[in-house]
Amino acid sequence: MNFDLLVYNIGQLILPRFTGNALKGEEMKQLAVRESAAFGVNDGKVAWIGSSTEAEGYNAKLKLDAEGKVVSPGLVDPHTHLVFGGSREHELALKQEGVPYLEILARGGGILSTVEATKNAALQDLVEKASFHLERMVSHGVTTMEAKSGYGLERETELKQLSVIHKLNEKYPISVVSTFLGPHAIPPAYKGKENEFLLEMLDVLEEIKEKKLADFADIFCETGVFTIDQSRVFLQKAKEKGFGLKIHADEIDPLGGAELASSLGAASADHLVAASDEGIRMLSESDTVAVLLPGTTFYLGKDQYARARKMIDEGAAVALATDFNPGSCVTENLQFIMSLAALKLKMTTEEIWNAVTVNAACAIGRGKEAGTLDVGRQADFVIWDVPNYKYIPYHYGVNHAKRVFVSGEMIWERIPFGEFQLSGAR
Ligand code: IZC
Ligand code: ZN
Repeated sequence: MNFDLLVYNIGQLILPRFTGNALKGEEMKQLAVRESAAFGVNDGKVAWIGSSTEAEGYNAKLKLDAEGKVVSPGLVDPHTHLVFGGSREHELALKQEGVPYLEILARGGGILSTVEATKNAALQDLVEKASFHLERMVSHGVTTMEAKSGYGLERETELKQLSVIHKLNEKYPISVVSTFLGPHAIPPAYKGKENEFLLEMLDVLEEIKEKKLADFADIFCETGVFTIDQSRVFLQKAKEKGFGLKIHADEIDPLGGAELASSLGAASADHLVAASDEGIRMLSESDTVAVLLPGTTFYLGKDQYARARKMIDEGAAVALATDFNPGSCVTENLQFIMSLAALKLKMTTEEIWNAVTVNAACAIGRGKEAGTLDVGRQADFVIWDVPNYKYIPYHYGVNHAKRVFVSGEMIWERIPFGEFQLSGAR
């Protein structure tokens, strides 16, 4: 056989299974790990998977020695607020004083301060700023991600954010799945007129549909933000317009977001820290993916994390994401989230790998394209500088990625110590 690229001497090749839907409950415990493996790539797609010994007899334009390390599909980050102006480091002191997240928002800070900064930023500046964060995500092994609007709360800025996401897809070979989160906070001028605001956001959604600027619609259903009834009406209308549904559900208070997501057939219900027993039961009986964001719980300094064990044990599909945003989770590092999932959510290493690959892809409607390596699939993969797949959640807070590939092309590589060149430096 002849390949464009042949990757051989892979210590462990991680092969999450895609069955047409996200893996649920017990299925999440299964993770195929092939030892001494190799695979070939042609035209950007996986053409063959086998043993490293077999690979010795095959030819390729480029042969890459994985040096006995771990190779996995590119990670998928299914919940990020990637595009925003400004930053909120000044809120750290408020957090230390014990001012709650929703209180900062109620004082006109939080999301609303990022809205101001995003309104004032030029499109090109937002592209550059988002690129900085996106490249950092890629350097940590992510090859498919989701990104939300929601720092405009009015037509022009929401469309500007979605245009940034569109431009990122043109600029980079990775996929950025786009979500409209117009109802992310109540603009001060609409206090008491939330329904009017939601109608305006639905008009914007109509325009987004015509311009094909988003695949999903999302809403922040939370005390002091949007009620469960308002969320139901908004999501129902978005569904009628043909959008996939997501919901910021039960992050702080158990409002019934998990129940709503499952009953509407949402692609995902996200956060779920306070999800009720009934909400978890309904999720496990539906195809809605529970996207858990333990980095946010950690950053908000909470003791109670989402009940991942109960969710998986009852048969729900769980995925993990960073929730990267300038307020409640300021990290691009999905590997750190994997460690939190092990330590705080008590997920097994196999469940964690499925949660950042196949299930994360399903949560953003990309199960057929991303999250697994299989013959015929796009060759998006990561070579990890670790001795085995259990090592990543264990050794926390650092970057274990060595090389990141999309469609069989290397898009990022860690520079070996001492090999950098500063052109023009004296
Ligand atoms: O900017 O605070 N939770 N939305 C809902 C966020 C966090 C993002 C932010
Ligand atoms: Zn979020």
